[in-house]
Amino acid sequence: MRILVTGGCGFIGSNFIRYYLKNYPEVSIINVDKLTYAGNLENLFDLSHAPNYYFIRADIADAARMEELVRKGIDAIVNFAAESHVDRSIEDPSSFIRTNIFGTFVLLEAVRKVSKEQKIRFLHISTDEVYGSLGKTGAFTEETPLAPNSPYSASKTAADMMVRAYFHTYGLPAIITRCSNNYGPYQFPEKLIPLMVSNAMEDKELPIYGDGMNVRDWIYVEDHCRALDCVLQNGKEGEVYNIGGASERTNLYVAKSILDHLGKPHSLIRFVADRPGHDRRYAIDFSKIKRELGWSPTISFEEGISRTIEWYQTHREWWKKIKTGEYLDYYRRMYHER
Ligand code: NAD
Ligand code: TDX
Repeated sequence: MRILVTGGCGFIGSNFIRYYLKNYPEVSIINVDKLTYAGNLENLFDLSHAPNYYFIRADIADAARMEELVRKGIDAIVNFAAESHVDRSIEDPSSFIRTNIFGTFVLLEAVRKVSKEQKIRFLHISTDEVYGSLGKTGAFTEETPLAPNSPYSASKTAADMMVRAYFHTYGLPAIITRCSNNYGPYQFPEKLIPLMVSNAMEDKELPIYGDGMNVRDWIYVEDHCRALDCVLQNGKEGEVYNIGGASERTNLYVAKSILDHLGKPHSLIRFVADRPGHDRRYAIDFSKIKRELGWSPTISFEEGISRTIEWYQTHREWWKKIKTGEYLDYYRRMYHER
């Protein structure tokens, strides 16, 4: 089996490739990544000499390259490639439209063009953010109406709709997964958990948006990878599967538990201006994937956060290198000039 993974040099993509090649050494993976600010070859350094792993630097919005690649006899595409950070989408949505919407369309077209000769399963990695925001109770099901609130989530929603349309119109064998907030090794330190962990380790302030009572459902990245494996193997074409971590926490709780783990004072927490259009609460009903594919999360938030903190403690060089230059400009704009 040959799988084309897009965005494999990012956080979830790199964890997925490592997970997959460890569990299925007979599979070949071609990783296509543009290497944006979020793509890092070091995330898969350990696999660079593996005989069944190939890296190609390319943009998913490049139609000629994508068609050439899908003609290389691949069986499946797992589409992780995206601009993924909500705050950056608020600053400038253009790259989100280009990669998340147009890039997904380009991939779908490439698959459609070869579909008479080759069957390629298309697994599209989406997000719970397409459903919008919840009140105090309830959880997103696959039937919840889509109501995105940020340019990021709007771009992901548009991509989902194109995937859906290609299944219904052209019979393209596509499946969509919508997962909650991931955390774990190799996450870029602009996202809440790695930002809080690395700042706390450097005795820097932990910026919390608004009142810190926004709730996210946290899933350890390895549980997400296992869910994607189930869907890729046994998911039904044309379906959507929600994936959740059964770990709803407020942002303030997350920040405090990181500080407690590291033995740092809560006084490092600094409340800063809220994110515009900030979704209040996400929660996922993952009963469909549990019932139909037998998947449930296995790693509790307490276990996952302590594994994650340990990883950032033993991989200081990885994140220290990132938190320089361009990153510092971004950080200054985010927290000091908003
Ligand atoms: P990430 O930002 O860490 O990685 C994205 C990767 O895509 C990077 O390696 C980047 O170089 C690559 N990329 C960006 N534009 C590209 C293009 N035009 N062509 C080729 N490669 C390109 O993101 P992540 O957190 O690993 O998220 C991966 C996917 O999972 C995204 O589609 C995201 O929407 C989705 N998702 C993420 C989360 C989360 O909590 N991180 C939750 C649910 C869904
Ligand atoms: O410095 C911060 N302070 C803060 O309070 C940051 C970076 C975030 N936050 C808050 C905003 C959110 O309520 O923490 C929460 C999590 O923020 P992010 O890590 O930016 O994630 P989120 O906006 O929830 O989106 C994430 O989950 C869904 C991913 O980035 C998306 O790619 C994914 O689709």
